[in-house]
Amino acid sequence: MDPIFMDERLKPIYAKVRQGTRLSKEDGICIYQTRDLLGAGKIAHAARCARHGNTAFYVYNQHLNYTNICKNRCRFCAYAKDRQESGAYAWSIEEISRRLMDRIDEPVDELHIVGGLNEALGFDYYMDLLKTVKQIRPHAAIKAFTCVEIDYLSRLSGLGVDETIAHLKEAGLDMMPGGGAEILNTRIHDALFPKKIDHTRWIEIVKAVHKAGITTNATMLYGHIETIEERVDHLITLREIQDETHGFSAFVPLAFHSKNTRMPELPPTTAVDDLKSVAAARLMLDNFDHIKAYWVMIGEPLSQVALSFGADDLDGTIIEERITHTAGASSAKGLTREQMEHMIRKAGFEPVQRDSFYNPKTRTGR
Ligand code: V47
Ligand code: SF4
Repeated sequence: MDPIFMDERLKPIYAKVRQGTRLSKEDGICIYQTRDLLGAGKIAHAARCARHGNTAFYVYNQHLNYTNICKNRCRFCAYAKDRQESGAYAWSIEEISRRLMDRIDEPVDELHIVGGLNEALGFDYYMDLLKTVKQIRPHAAIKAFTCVEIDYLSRLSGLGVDETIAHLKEAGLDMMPGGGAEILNTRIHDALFPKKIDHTRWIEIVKAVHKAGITTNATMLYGHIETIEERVDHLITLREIQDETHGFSAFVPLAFHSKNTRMPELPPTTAVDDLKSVAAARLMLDNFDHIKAYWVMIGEPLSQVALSFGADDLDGTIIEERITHTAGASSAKGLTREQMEHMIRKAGFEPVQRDSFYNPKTRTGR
C-alpha cells in the first residue's frame, strides 16, 4: 500500500523513486521545503531499505587531528588557530605514535586523520605520519586528508596532484574523508572560506583521487548562510561527479555548529532540517550507496531517528572528536561498540560493524 502523504507534491516524487527515475532539482527543493517531514522520510526510508534492508553500519575508528594550526581560517571553523595563539598545537610523529600505542589493545579498523594547513610541517612529515601509522596499525585503513590538504601538499611538495596522490598512496593512504567541500559554490566560498580551494579545484582534485583508485566520502556543511537551492545544487554536483568516477563511498551531511566561530550569532540547525538533509541526500544521491548520520554533529538520539529517514551508517566509535566539540557539540566525544550497537538496535535496525570499505567485520580477532 502506498504511504499517505500530507503534501500532494510528494506523490510524484514517491512514484519516481519507485520507478528508479532520477529526481530533479525541483524535487530536491520540494523535499527540503515540504511541511510533510514524515512523508519525505517515508520515501527516503523506502530507498534506504531497498539498498540495505534493516542493516545499519558502524565502524570502530579513531580520529587523529595532527595539528590545529591552519593558514586558511575559514569563518565557520572553531578548531583552527594561528601559530602564536594559546591552544595551538602540532603533534610530532612520536606524539602520534604514543596516541596510537595508548589504544593498541582496541580493535580499531579505521584511522581518520585530518588537520589544518600548518606551514611548519614539511611534505616529509606527512609521509612519515602515514608510514608510522601503517607500521603501528598495519591492519587498519588510513582514511586521511581532504582535497584541501591534497592541494596544499601538492603545492608544498612541488609535485603535481597525481604524483602527490601516488606518493601518499605508496606511504599508506587507503581512502579519504569527505571534508573540505562545504557548499560547492562561489558565493559561499567567497563569503566563508575565501582562502581555501574553491569548488572548481575541489572537483578537479576529487576526480584525480578517484582516478588513482582511492575512494572518498563527500560532505555538505549546512545550516549557515546557504540557501536551499544551493544545497540541492551541491547534491546534484556530487551526483554528476559520481556518475563519472564512481569513487564516492558515503555522503555525510555536516550540521553547522557556531560556538567559537566567527559566526556565533547563527542558531543551531533544527532536528527537522537535520532529518530533511539526510532524506534529501538519500533521494537526490541515487548513485551513492551510503548516507551517514554523523552522530557527533546531530547528537546520538537524532542519529537514531535518522536511520529511518534514509541513513544507513552512524560513522564510528571515534573516541576523541575535536572539530565539532570545539564548535560547541554536546554529543559524547566517543562511544563504545556496545553503545553503538545499543543505539542501532533500539532504533529497530540490525547493527553491522564494518571496515572502511563497508565489508562486514567478523568478530574473530582484531
Ligand atoms: O571540512 C568545520 C566541517 C569538516 C565546523 O568523511 C564544521 O566520513 C560543523 O569532514 N560546525 C571536517 N562542521 C569533518 C569531516 C568528516 C567528519 C566525519 C566523517 C567524515 C567522513 C568527514 O567539518 C570540515 C567542515 O566541513 N566543520 N567547522 C563547524 N563549526
Ligand atoms: Fe583550516 Fe579546515 Fe578549519 Fe578551514 S575548516 S580553517 S581549512 S582546519
